Amino acid sequence: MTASALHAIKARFKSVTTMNDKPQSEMQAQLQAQFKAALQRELSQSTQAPSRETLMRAAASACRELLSQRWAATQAADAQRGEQAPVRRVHYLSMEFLMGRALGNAIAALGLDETLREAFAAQGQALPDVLEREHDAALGNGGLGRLAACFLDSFAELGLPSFGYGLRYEYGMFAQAIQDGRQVEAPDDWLALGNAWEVPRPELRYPVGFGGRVVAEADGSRHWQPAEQLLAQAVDFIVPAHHSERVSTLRQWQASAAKPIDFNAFCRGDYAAAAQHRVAAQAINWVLYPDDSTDAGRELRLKQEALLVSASLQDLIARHLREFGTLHNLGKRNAIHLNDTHPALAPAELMRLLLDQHGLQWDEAWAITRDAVSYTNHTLMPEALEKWPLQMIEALLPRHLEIIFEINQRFMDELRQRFPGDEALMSRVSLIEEDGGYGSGGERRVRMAHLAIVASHRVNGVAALHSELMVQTIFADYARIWPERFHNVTNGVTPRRWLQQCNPQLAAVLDRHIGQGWRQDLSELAKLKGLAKDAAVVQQFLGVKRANKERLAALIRRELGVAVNPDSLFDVQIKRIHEYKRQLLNILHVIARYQAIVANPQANWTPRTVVIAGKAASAYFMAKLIIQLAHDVGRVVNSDPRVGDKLKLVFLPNYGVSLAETIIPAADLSEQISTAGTEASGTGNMKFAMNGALTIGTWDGANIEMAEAMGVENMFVFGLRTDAVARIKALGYDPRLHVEENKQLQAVIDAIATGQFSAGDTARYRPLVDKLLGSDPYMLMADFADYVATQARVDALYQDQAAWGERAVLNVAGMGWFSADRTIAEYVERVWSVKSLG
Ligand code: 26V
Repeated sequence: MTASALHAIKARFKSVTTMNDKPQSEMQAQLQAQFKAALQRELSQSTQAPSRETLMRAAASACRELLSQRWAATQAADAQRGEQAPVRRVHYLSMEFLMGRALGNAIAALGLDETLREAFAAQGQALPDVLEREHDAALGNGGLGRLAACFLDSFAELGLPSFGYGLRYEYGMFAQAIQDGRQVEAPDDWLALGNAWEVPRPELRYPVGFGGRVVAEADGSRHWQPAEQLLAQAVDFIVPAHHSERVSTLRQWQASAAKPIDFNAFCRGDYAAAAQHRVAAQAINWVLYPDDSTDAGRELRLKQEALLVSASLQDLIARHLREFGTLHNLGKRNAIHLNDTHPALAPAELMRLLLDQHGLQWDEAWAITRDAVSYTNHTLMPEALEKWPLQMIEALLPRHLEIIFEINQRFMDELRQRFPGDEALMSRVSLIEEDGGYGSGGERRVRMAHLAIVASHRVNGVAALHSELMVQTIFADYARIWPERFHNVTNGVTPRRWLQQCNPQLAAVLDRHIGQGWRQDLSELAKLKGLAKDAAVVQQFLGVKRANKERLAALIRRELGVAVNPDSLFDVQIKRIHEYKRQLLNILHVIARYQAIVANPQANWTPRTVVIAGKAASAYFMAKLIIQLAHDVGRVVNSDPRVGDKLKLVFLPNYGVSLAETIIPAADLSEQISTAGTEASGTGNMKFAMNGALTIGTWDGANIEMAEAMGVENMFVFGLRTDAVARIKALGYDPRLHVEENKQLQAVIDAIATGQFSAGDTARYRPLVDKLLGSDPYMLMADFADYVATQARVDALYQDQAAWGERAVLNVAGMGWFSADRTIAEYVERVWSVKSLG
């Protein structure tokens, strides 16, 4: 995908919209008027000065009013696209949208930052302080959810006719607090003060059933009679473009009971019984499950997935019928995209709707489904691939199970023809796992990834290496059956939020030297290449970084009471806590450095501040232990007078989008140190590099493409590569050999094992130490020596600030490819265009 192809795609979409830009002065006047009216509503009769919360809510509802005019115009334009439109309307189904705050983005998109700054100033408040009062919409776990949010921004920006579809969780990702160095979880009550952005759509509601049975009609057709009926109601969230008046939609479903209260129970005085079914319906919207939660609630999770899928597809069909009056062209006019397997019931539900409710025949319904559906895989971890117990699906969704069986039967028949006698292949690729082996309790399960692949015309991974490994490992059989189905689309992030808004000072420097076009076409960053040796430009980069570091240092002091030196190297690792991401390797390096400083305090140390942030899934014991170790090590290191500001380790609690927006612009060094072959892509890596941090990273995920884009000499690459990882594992990996031959590593492990960071408690970290010395599945021991040596190279370069600054400029210059706009343009070309259907 070249930059000119991207332009062509933008131009093509824009030509189908008929909106005229209003003069900016008119917009300003409108915002002022709406803001005044909203503020009056918020304040009611009160004569007190409005609080920051009040100002934030009033501003949000004013922006919402302005944007809803654009929203209506966008919808009207899209509805008139007709038969010949070059792109299909995209329906992006995702259980997660990690939107973060919306007000700053909205005013940037409307170009009304200054108008609002003045309006707040008139009330005695500063813009950033008011923006900070907005609660993050944290409806996602991590990378997958934030990617979906970046995509919505690009949908709007590129003018792509589209809907994001999700669930309106009442409590998002849990709030993380730290008590005695340990993570404690609390509900994230993000709607407590209301949400001015939501547009409830009471007229858009669809029935969703669960349980019951399937009845056969005399004509041979089959119908589902659910035992329980719910209603899913739409609540819309508007996402503005920044360089046009397009607005895209995130439609989130809210479940409620279809029936009123049980009147008999009510009259008996049994209020709990009278409302039981209402509570059960609402429970669907209570929480976002952490992706790897293993405990009960799985049934509720399945209901969530089914509700998302059913309501979204009914909405799609209703719209399609309104626009075209027939279902025969549904697959040619609509793309249904599965963000991982979570919405993988979609093909089964679409088949059910087409067959049972609209009377289509199997073959046509299946052709439509295959044309419409596509699937992105986001992880190779086998334990993260969803499999639902057959019994659970049968109990909740009996008709869907029948359809899944039928899909499987036909698929198996096709295979029998193409690969006669290959029973092993058939059992490997079957949608049904007959015996899940260890841990499955011998029950039969539906493999959701297989359903997603069989029902899709396109399947993609999220970075080049990941897409390669995907077809070599977990989906190798499928790649043999349908090689043309598998593609790569490397992730990207929106430069509006992750550069323009989070780093306004760097944005201003870029504007000065390369113009403002990078906001719309990130490949313009390449113009910086020729400026990397310009001392003035480098100085400006370093100056901006220094200012951002001061801001972060102030936050660290406020949150943790730890004073860190803004002139030290800020070394940052922020992401979900997972063993494969190897936060533990980072901590081992901190311990090694601590020991070396204590042994030789006079050496020429490059002062470092190591920042870690991230949440551990509540049931993930090892991840929680890693958080605790970070705190224990931090406490010892930070209070040791021999160390001073040569080394600090801080853990910032409650990581989320907004915290990332403050931390990333302040980072000198970005830690992307997953075991090669485990991180599908990473997107934080892109955000850091775009903001002028250098990366220390393994040859994994999108790190590889970033290194290639910016020049591998501009990244600190270390560690085993995927081929070596596989070779060593095949030969029999023994982590102890690495420990035995490395005195430094021995001392580090000993310090943890003997309780040096846990007040003599040798039991606390035994599970971690045992795992490192036992199987060490993520090969920390094998990569330790190279990691530490590479950190020494980092130190050396940092001492030469001019050389470091030059590299920082080159990192930014190389990031033009990693815009979500480019990613979406590629999806359009390869996955969502009419052309991709062949
Ligand atoms: C879940 C689990 C659960 C069990 C333990 C191992 C494991 C590993 C990963 C996951 C997350 C699966 C989905 C996900 O969030 N993937 C992330 O998607 C991002 C966007 O494509 C990508 O940048 C990240 O590399 C990928 O981890």
